[in-house]
Amino acid sequence: MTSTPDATPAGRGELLILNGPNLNLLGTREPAIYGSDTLDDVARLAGAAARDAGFSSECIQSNHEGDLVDAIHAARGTAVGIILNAGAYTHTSVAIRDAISAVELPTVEVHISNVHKREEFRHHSYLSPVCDAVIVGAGVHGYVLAVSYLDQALA
Ligand code: CA2
Repeated sequence: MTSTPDATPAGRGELLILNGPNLNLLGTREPAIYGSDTLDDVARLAGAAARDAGFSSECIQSNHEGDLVDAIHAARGTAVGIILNAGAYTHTSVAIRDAISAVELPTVEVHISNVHKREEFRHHSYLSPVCDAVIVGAGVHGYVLAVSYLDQALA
């Protein structure tokens, strides 16, 4: 599990930017689907948008379902909102869905690619029904759009 905190003091609290399996490979493979920005670029872009809106941020990535569940639980004490790209676990994980429901934090589901233009198995999300907003197909800009959503939702 890797964590990139942006510790800039911010009065509105922290946004957790949580990324699931294989997203550590962003920018290194499959650029036609996922673009050429890396996960560090995502942390910088979304972190800057969060800072501009008065939030701090922490970007965490893990390839392990339980780590993602633990990070969501921990957010209950540390974050005011969650931006979640659960990767392939989106389409399989009741555990991550239950964790989102349990913490009762505003949560935005983000997918870099337009999952609805891809294979059928990517069309269903276990997470969408328990998230406040869903952003798909906007590339890594989707994370910035998610910050913008939380900016107004938490106003
Ligand atoms: O479009 C998205 O953001 C996804 O969440 C990405 C997941 C995929 O399983 C979801 O259906 C949609 C896959 C992440 C894999 O990321 C890679 C990035 C670069 C190279 C290889 C994999």
